[in-house]
Amino acid sequence: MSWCKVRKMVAALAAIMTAGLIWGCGAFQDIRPEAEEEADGRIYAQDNGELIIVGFSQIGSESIWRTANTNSIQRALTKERGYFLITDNARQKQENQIKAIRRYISQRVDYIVLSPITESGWDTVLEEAREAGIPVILADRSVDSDESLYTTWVGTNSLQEGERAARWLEGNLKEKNRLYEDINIVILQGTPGSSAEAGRTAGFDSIASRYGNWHILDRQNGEFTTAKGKEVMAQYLSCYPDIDVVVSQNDDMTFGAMEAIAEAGLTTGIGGDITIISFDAVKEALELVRQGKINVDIECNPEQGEYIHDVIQKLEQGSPVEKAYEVEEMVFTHRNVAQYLAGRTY
Ligand code: GZL
Repeated sequence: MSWCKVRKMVAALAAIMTAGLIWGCGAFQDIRPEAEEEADGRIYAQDNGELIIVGFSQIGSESIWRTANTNSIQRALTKERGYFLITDNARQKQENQIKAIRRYISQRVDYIVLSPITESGWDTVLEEAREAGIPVILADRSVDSDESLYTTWVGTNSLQEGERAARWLEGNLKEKNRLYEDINIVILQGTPGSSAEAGRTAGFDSIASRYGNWHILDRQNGEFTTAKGKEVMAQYLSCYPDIDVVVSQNDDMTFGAMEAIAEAGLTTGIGGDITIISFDAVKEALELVRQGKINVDIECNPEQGEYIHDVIQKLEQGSPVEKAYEVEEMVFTHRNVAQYLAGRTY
């Protein structure tokens, strides 16, 4: 086993012990409707109005993006618009999401919104929701279950995001007349088995595989968090003396990676030692793009609440809905970012 792997295992053990302490204290609070659960198990709004009860199973609060996604859905499904929204924070555990969905089924909510942490493992609980006659709307990430088990999916095209990252690198190397030079790349991956990680990885690899001179030295799970991103990047820096490009599958990991790179006495971005390709395009990262410290940020738009509201309204009216709704996304570099920063909502 390589020295790098041994180091990684020891570090991972320490991270798991630390993570257990940190995540145990939890994140945002569940939002309980101002309603009671009646004897028949249904939740009724105190004013007994015809409110739409929505049970939302959110992955956690691992990133700025995730918090923006939660906020978007909570801003859209308000009581003023006729909703009671119950938000459950799964703290990165699929088992917690499955428990929440079963709780929503027993409470006989009107709709379930699920952001699935990984693609697999949902068939049984989605079948239970279908048997209970409760429509399931997937938000953000997708599942590998049969599409008859959910009503629709609102999210982003992670495969295209990965392709866009590789296309940018292709163009950037061409501009520098380095397209056919040896390029050493390390990748910080998001949650293994999530559609976000799978899509970004497949999209980037589909183009990178055409270049024998693009050497992907390593790809490890950075858990979509700053702490883990920093830890993995520090390992990369200790293992690989000549890294040219970091592909970091979300901005939170990028922030950690940049800390590790700075602590190693290296620089990032335009004219820097290491090129940074990031994903999400949260405001804090776009400021670093404007400063030239992140070379490119591939947007993944968390503003999905209004799409979900529109879908529920259509379903309430008995109107047909699409099987999938993709939200608009951009690619930000120092050439275009300034005009978008001021109006950024997340
Ligand atoms: C992407 C989303 C990812 C973001 C991360 O669709 O699932 O999860 O890229 C977030 O920031 O943690």
